[in-house]
Amino acid sequence: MEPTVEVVKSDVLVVGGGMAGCGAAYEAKYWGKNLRVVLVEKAATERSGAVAQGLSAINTYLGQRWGEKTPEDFVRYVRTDLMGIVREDLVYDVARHVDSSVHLFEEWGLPIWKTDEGKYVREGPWQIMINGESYKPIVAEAAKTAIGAENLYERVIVTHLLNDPNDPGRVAGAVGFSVRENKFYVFQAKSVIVTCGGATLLFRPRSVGEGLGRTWYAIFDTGSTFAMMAQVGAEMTQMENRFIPSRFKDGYGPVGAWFLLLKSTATNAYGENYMVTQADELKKYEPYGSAKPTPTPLRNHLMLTDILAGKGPIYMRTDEALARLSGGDKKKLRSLESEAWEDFLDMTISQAGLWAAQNIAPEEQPSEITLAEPYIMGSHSGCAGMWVSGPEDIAPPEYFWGYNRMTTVKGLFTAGDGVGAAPHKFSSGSFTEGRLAAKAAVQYCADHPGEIAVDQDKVNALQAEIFKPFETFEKNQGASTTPEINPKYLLPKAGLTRLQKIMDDYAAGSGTWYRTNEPMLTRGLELLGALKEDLNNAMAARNLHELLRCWELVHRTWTAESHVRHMLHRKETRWPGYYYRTDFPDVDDANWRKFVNSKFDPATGAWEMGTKPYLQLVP
Ligand code: SFD
Ligand code: AMP
Repeated sequence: MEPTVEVVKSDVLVVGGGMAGCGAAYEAKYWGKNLRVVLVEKAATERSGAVAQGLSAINTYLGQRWGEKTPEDFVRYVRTDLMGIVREDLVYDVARHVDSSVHLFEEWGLPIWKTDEGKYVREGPWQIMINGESYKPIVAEAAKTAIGAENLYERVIVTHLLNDPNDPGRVAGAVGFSVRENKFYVFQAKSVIVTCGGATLLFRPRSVGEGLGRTWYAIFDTGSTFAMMAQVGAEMTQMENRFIPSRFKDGYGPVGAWFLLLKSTATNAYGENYMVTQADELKKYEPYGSAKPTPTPLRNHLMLTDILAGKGPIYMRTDEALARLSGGDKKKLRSLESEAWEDFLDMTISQAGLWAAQNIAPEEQPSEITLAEPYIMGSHSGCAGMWVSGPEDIAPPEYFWGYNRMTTVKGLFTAGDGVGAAPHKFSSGSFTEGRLAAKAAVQYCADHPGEIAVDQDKVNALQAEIFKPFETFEKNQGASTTPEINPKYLLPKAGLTRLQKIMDDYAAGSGTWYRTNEPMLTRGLELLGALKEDLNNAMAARNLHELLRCWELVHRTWTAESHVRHMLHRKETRWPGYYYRTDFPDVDDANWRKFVNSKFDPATGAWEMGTKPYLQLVP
């Protein structure tokens, strides 16, 4: 049956209601009181995205009102952590505004830990502690209240962006479908902010079988941000970068609270602290090796060196940390122990479940940690994403083209995981960057008041393409006795497994301990090409849920392709511990301290690769 079609006209369209999307919706309505701001989210905004389960810390807070840190300090920290290459204008811009977002969260009801003097309790130099189980509902409510419930479209996945037929270099809206009803949506807008998060499960995860789907980052973040914007010709940057988090094994519980707040150490199975015993490895990577704190990739590198030397498992010494901090005081120990459980219950419930299932009492025995599969994202300790304009007051001309956080497609903005070369935003910085993008998007609407056109033939073609997997299933379902296996089609789960195997085998997944080279990447690209062809011709779906999974898979595959193309282009190992080019094993500052950028040409289907200069703005 043909889906019904709903056309939604707006001024500012926000796609993806996570941290950045909620920040964008809130701020767009603040500056554009008379504008129609529409937010589209594929799940329920109250519990969607990376913060769905809550968080126990806000990782970016400078404490400028107490004179704790300056935006310049932050730029220096972030630059070093990502081994010397970041867009300092973008990082600085987040830093100077991020505290105000945290103050809003508190005003809206988020409980933040306080010291006796009323300051926020620090987890580490940049991080503060929260009771954050309800972080996302609090933030979502603010966004929803700002734009009005009638402008929030939930359970609608956006699959493609639309160009303006009169100016193909300008965005005109987006299309998608309801995951609850047989309905196709056409969103028309003068400016579009895409904030669909990063990309998970491109690589074979460490979780298998009954644990499949357990990842560290949000499984809802499927690369839509990168794929949809690349497809309309927006330039990308640093897509070769990824984040490999060290995490509590199998439950993916974060380690920050243990290392920073509880001052724990991690050791190998023989009790050696790899940060000490493997410290010589850091000398290969000067000047980054001697930086304090040791950059995240290099911390990984030291752990990996121990694992490859056969000294695993690696353990977080929770028992020693709690004993040391409590100093023999039983009451103190009990309170620390409950903080440890709450840390996971507030943001990675599965890790608490795993502790219970494996009879682990963190005060009595250590827990295994390991390195996870790669995640492509721009908001945590990774910097993949889109190449965007910086703010007019601090961006040099090379980094500025009119509107803050606008991509190279006119009227198309992004924030959070979507912005490349600007890492360490985390939840608070992503929300802040959404606000920054929205302010500029509102200005864009004011500067371009004319009606926006949409190419109806293109829309009709997209509608047919989006729903084709239903037809493919209907037509071919008799060709085998079980629907999961069929010579004529590919269900999304089978396609996802194939993508993950390609990426794990050839693109430096955890299966090769993050190693690859040019021939491996080239072969991976060939296999990705064949996968894309099959997805085009033979993707099948039995219901709306599978149709959603089909389009998530397409977005993941495009993101994977751009990751591989970028890795091929960067002929060095910039982030040891994230991935190694075995044919170019060193950090090569002389030739590669610059950004790798790419652009897909929608007219020809060709990818253009190149570089852009890294400019130091903060001494
Ligand atoms: O411990 C579509 N993060 C942490 N940040 C912190 O500040 N403190 C922490 O403690 C953090 N840690 C942490 C974090 C994340 C996770 C998963 C864990 C632990 C377990 C990072 C932040 O959460 C992250 O930086 C931001 O949330 C990024 O914001 P944003 O907006 O870029 O992504 P999102 O919030 O995931 O939202 C994306 C939204 O888009 C929707 N979506 N909607 C429509 N159509 C499509 N095609 C769509 N595709 C996606 C999603 O549903 C989602 O709502 S710790 O590890 O350091
Ligand atoms: P994580 O729990 O690993 O996501 O980290 C939370 C925050 O703590 C992030 O800002 C990390 O960069 C930081 N962090 C985690 N581990 C360390 C460490 N060993 N040294 C310095 N910073 C860390």
